[in-house]
Amino acid sequence: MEFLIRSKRQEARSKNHTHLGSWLFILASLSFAACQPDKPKPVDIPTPPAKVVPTPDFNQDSAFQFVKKQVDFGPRVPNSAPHAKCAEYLTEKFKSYKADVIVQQGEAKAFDGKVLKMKNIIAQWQPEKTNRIMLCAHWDTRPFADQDKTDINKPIDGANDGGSGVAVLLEVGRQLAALQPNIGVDIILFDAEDYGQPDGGMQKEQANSYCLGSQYWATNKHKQDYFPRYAILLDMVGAPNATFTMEGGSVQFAAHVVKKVWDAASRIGYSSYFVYDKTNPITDDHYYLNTLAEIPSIDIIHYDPATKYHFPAVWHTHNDNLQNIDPKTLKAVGQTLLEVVYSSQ
Ligand code: AHN
Ligand code: ZN
Repeated sequence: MEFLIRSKRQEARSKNHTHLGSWLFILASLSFAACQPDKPKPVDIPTPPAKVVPTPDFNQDSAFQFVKKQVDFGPRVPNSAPHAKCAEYLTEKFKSYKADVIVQQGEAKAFDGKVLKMKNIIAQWQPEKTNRIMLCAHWDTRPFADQDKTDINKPIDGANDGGSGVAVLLEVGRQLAALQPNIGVDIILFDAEDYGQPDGGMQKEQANSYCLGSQYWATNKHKQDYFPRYAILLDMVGAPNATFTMEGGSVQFAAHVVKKVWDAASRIGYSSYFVYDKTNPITDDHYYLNTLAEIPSIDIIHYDPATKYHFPAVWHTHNDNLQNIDPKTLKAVGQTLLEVVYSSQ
């Protein structure tokens, strides 16, 4: 009933104020009633509860095709032709999904002295809403294969490291175009995440040589006072049987978001992917969102207990290719994100 009242009002507005006269009359009678000492005071009409929007189905085959499309451009290394073409593709794709798109251009000096031309790609749905959440991933790929045994100076495909997170977010964007949730959503694709110094990237200055696009964005936001409720970063979300643990930095800065996401995953049957184990913090784009941009941010990142750095086995090797992407993992992550987004009020 309350809902009816609201939608009727909206209708009236869209009908070019044809009923303005009758509304004025009602208003006048209400204020008259309010002046009568013995009459009950009119009560405020409570705001209607937000409508229930069903969670769409995340299409894993569509997401897989988005990984393939990116890989087909070639390695998306900053300053290269495939990088430029892929930026154009991602921008147009989000526009076709009815987003307001901003391409933020910047420059950063890499650890080897090269000046990288960067593009952070920002897609906004329902930008008028202040109640919003941010989803992100890096879209560039690593210029070398320093964890491989051969061809270590050649760039990698980055199907998982770069391709997978973007693919999931493209499919989320495709769903946002079809049905708007109650909340505003921004998808931000960061550039120049993976141009970091090889080996020993665990030391602070070396770690800071990664994530150049997000560091740039965090200190030059596309909108002043942009404070979404929280941000969710995806990194390496496409390997078969991937496990996502509760990364220490995410727990430190945004424990409530970690809980929200892991609980959503378990609710819809993906607790074999989203494991309730806390693991060591890592330096990734979310670190700069937390510390520089002051947005509570988490990282959904593949944790492999069996490898040296606890990244997936193919990490920064030439085996990070399409053959090592499983649509089922993309589905687990993408459906979980949609569950979070569409259950938000
Ligand atoms: C470091 O290696 C310092 N952090 C991991 C960030 C990363 C690289 N994610 C994907 N590739
Ligand atoms: Zn990487």
